[in-house]
Amino acid sequence: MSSDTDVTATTAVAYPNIALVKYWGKRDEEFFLPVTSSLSLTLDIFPTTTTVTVIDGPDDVVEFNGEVASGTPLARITRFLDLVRAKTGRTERAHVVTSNAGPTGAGLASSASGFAALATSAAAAFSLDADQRALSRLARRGSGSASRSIFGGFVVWNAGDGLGEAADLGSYAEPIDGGSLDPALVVGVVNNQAKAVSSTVAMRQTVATSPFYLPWAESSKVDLAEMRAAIAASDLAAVGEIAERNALGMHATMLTARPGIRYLSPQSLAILDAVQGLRADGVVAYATIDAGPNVKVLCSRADAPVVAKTIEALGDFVSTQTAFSGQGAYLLRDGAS
Ligand code: 2P0
Repeated sequence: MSSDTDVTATTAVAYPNIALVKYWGKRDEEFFLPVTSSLSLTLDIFPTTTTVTVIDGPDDVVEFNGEVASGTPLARITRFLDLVRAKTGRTERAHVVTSNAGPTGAGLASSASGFAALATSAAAAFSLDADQRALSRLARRGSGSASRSIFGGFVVWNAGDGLGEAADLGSYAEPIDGGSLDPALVVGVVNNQAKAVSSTVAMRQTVATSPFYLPWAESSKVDLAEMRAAIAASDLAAVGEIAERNALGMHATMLTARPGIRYLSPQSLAILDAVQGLRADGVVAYATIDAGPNVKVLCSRADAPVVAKTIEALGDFVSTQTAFSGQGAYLLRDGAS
C-alpha cells in the first residue's frame, strides 16, 4: 500500500471543448487573459481523467498517460499547482496521475480537458474553496481554453478587461442556453500526432506579427454577438456559418504571421471541400479547425452518420469520431481515507 493512502486523493474528469468563436491571442500572457471573448461546445468524447494526491515528498510527481513527466510538461503542471498552493496557503507537493482518452496536442483540445480536470481535482485535493466560476478562472491559468471545459454544452468565455491580477476576476467562462439545438461534431482525424508549433507560441507570433490579427479580433466581436443570437434562435445553419468564417479567419491570421504558421494540410482542405459538397446537397454542415490539421464538422445529430460517411469516403487518410454535447468537469470520487 502506498504512503499516499493517508492523505487526500481526488479524481476529476473533464472533456475537451471546440470553439465556434475562437480564442486566439492573449493580452496578458502571465494571467492567460485573452484578447477576445470566445464561445465553445463541450464534447462527450476524449475525456481527461486526473487524480491528485497530496504527498509528503519534496517535489511534485506527474504521471502522464502512464509515463513519468519531466521537463516542460512537468514544469507547467508544477507552476499550476503553485497557484493552488498560493491560494490555499499550503506547501505540500502533489502526485498527479493523468490520462487522455484522445490524442494529445493534436488540435483536439487535450489541454482544455487536461487543465479543467487538473483544476477540479487539485482544488478538491488541496481543499480550495472554489465555485465553478472560480474553477474556470483557475483552469484558465493552466490553458486558456480550459476555462470553458469546466462547463458543459455551449459556453462563453468572457475576456474581461484590463491586465494582471486586477483583471483576473473578470475573465471566466459560463454556460449559455443551447435552446433546442442538438448538434453533433464529426471530427475528421487526419493526424493524431502532437503539433510541431504549440498554440501558445503560434498565437503569440500571430498577435505580434500578423497584419490580419486586429481586423480578425474586431470581426470576432461581431461573430460572437451573432453567434449568441443564432444559438438563442436555435438556428444551426447560422451557428455553422459563423463558426466556419470565424475559424477560417483565425487561420488567415496565422498564415499571414511572419513567418507564416500553417496547421492546415492538404487533407484538411479535402475535408473542407467535402463539407462544401454536403452543403450543395442540402445537408447543414459547417467546418471548424483548430491548431492542427483535424477538421470538426458541425451538423445535426440526425445528419451525423451521412457526414461521417462522406468524410470517410475521402480515403484511408481520415477516420472520424462523432461527438455530441458533453458535460462539464466533475469529481469522480473523493478518495480521502
Ligand atoms: C480555441 N485554441 O478557442 C482556440 C482555437 C486553438 C485554436 O484555445 O496558450 O491550448 O494554453 O492558453 O488554450 C488552444 O489554445 O492555449 C486554443 P494556451 P490553448 O479553442
